[in-house]
Amino acid sequence: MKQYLDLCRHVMTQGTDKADRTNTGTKSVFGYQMRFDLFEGFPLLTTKKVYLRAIIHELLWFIAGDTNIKYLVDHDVRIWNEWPYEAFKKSSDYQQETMDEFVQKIKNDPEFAKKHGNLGPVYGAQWRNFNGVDQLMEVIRQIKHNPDSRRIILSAWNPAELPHMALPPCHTFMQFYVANGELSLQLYQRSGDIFLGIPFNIASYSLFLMMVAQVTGLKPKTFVHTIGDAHIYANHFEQIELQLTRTPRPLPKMIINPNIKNITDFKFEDFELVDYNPYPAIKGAVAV
Ligand code: UFP
Repeated sequence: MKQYLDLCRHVMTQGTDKADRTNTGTKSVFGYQMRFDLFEGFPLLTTKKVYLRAIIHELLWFIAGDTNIKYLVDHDVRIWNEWPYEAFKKSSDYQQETMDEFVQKIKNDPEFAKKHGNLGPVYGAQWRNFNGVDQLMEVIRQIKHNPDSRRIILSAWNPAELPHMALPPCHTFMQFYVANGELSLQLYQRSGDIFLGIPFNIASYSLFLMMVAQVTGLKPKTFVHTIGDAHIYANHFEQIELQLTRTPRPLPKMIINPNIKNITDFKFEDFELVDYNPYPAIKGAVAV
């Protein structure tokens, strides 16, 4: 993953010191693009261990059009818990429950989950019902029946609904492209945390490209990742420098159950990552 290390080096050396919403401070550049050719392997970082389990569950959850953390909590995926917990703390039902107690209630009490587990119309809602449009199914239909179209777009950025979302989408806009029986995908990500977020985002969208390619009978080709504000938080500089001392290893391979022909039929067990030999994980605090 030379592309990722090039991005890190570029932002560390060329980035502007910039204040941000979280008051952490960043080095930042505006407008950066990486390309990942999937026939070279699955682009999961090898210069630190990245856990794919949460990524797969989150993607299945988006595809299902789900916006309640219950599915994720049931599968021990924690990445979206912070926002509903903060909202719960402000509600009249709050009785000093800790985050762990809150998560247990979401798991065990369906009524509680319905009431306190929803994130508003985030990704899944927009993918499957953007003001009445099922964008995911529409994109698949176009790839199959109108592959030369230059309008194969899926947008998570719905300005009218932003105020109702737990947080505005970071990965905002995608476009598919078909040529020579191969499918490519470009993502426009408005904001990217290079140490913590970007490695997940690369893997997630590359996997999504592979899934859409399989159900449309095409070969997955290139994931093009375009980032708006590409930033490294000041409390990640050390971790990034450590990664820059590591030499990338061969990429792993992702094997997907070839029998799945509908995008909504994928299950967690349909994915297998092989030959992944990363350097050890590196810890870093999330800016919230
Ligand atoms: N962020 C990512 N990728 C994601 C995600 C969040 O990099 O998938 F959900 C980071 C980007 C930024 C912060 O550092 O989270 C969101 O803050 P803001 O809305 O101010 O851009």
